[in-house]
Amino acid sequence: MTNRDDNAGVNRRHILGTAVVAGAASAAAGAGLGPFALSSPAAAQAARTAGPGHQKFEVGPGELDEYYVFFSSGQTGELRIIGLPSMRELMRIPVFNRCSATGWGLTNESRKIMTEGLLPATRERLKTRLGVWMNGDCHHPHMSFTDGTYDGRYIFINDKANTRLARIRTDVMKCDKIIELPNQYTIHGMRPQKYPRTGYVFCNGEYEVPLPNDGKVLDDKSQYRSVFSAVDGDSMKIAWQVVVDGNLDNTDADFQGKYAFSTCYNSEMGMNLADMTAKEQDWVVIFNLRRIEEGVKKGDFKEMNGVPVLDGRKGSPYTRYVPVPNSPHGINTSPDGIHVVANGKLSPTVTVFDVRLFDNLFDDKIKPRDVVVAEPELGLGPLHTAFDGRGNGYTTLFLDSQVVKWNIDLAKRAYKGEKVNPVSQKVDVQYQPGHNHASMGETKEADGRWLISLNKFSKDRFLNVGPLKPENDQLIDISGDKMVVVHDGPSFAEPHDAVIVHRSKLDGKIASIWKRDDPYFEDARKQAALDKVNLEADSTVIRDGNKVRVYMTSSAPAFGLETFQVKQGDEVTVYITNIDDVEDLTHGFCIVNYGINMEIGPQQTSSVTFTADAAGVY
Ligand code: RUQ
Repeated sequence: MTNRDDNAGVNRRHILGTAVVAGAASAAAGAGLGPFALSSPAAAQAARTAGPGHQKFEVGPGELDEYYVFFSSGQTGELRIIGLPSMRELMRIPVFNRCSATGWGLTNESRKIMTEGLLPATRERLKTRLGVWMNGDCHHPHMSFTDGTYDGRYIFINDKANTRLARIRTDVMKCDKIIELPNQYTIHGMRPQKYPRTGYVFCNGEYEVPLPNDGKVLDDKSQYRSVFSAVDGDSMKIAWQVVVDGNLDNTDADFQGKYAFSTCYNSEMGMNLADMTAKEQDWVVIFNLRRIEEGVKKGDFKEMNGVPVLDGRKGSPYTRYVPVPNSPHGINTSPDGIHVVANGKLSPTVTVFDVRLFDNLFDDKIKPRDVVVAEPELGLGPLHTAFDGRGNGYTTLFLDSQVVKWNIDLAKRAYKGEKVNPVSQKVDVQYQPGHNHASMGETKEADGRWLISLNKFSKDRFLNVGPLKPENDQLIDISGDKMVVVHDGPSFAEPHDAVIVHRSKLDGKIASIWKRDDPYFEDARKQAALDKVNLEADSTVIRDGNKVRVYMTSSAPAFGLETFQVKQGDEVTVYITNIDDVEDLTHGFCIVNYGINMEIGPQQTSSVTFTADAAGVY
């Protein structure tokens, strides 16, 4: 199906880093540029030096990286920050996990964030297993957008396992909101609205369940539904939900602020793998945002768990279903603002849509398949596509273990019958790539410099560390005509996806010292005011029945109190305020044999509550 002659008889390890060319056509740089395309940045030219690729990819001691990469972490439940091109891991931001280093999941501030946005029923269930946090499965990290590009405000990340959406404040790089979505099972695909701003965060509910899922319906599959949600990224409240046919997989939005679209498998409405994958064709569902908002205004919905739920099944004014080959997976909007690529997964093709045709589709002037402008065959297991802003797509081929570079304009010409090959190169990656991401590649400022391939398996790429191997994230230089793999980076289970953000989007926006009026520790400030305690100056113990509040300043290496005494059985809350205002002078507070440890950054207040259940000296 795909041209693999180029690899015949060659050991995969030996061809790493060499340019493997499939097909005769070379990608026409600049072809297919739309209104959003940028010219090649001067910085990219300046950075080019001799080496395996075109650009300098080594970052010396003391040198700073040019890009932030925000990695999800799959089952680890955290967000990770990596520098690019060095691929050095810089920070881990706990979100759905417990973190022993920072006290995430232990401090009152973090416990509030982790629990207040859960559905009431979930909070009840957590009480019976107190201190045991749900696992998380972080798939998709994305920065908030304004006018089609990153605005440096927030990173959103989804928990597929427990249907939660989290938001990370980029000014302090801490999670400040977690919500659980009602009426849907899992959040799989997740993307912020690109234009005019975020705005909505779109969340795909992948699995169908009976709606409502209260145990009354078990086997009647005609009552199973999957749900698409729009969350307001500012308030972190659910704006609306739409019920659809089939199982939603991934999602993306346009650059015009009119549509969101999701890949959808299981057009069969089957209940097992064989049924679900029986048909050769599934679909992409297109959501008309204006019509949905009007439908909410008109009251054309059912309210379920406080959320307006609209019916977007086939025949609805709110959606259109475009047939695409078998079980499409990733869906990616090109930085040209025009083309949208659905990746075939079980089909060796990707399907290219032109978003300018969607208005006509919703007005029933054209048929669903008329919005398709290309469907190139790229190789086995196409999952996700990234873009360079020069009219080329870079698609991961899971089964072929390759990234394929292809040209959108050539694919459109081939679709019209011209004898051209849109594929210009295939490069081997090690092994089984899922997502890939290009620098600024999901924004209108795609700069075509770097691509990361997130590979699910590392196999023989690193020293053996036991049956659980690290994964392998590979850095690929895409600034030239040919892709060149320049770096292997091991990562702990299991990053899944990443976005590459130029540092200029965050320079000057990230604090080194907390502000005393930060909402993160607002509750501590309120309690201190009630207790007439000045957090920055006073160190004192307040007894309130069997509740004891201990206030302490900390100024390295001393705490404001040398000792404090409480009675066995007291419920004790310790508030520590780090009064140092020196960059990187984070303090820690630990009580030995009480399982308590937390981080207090410069000018931060952190608090922890525990029962003094064991008498003694600690
Ligand atoms: S989508 S399988 Cu990121 Cu490839 Cu979750």
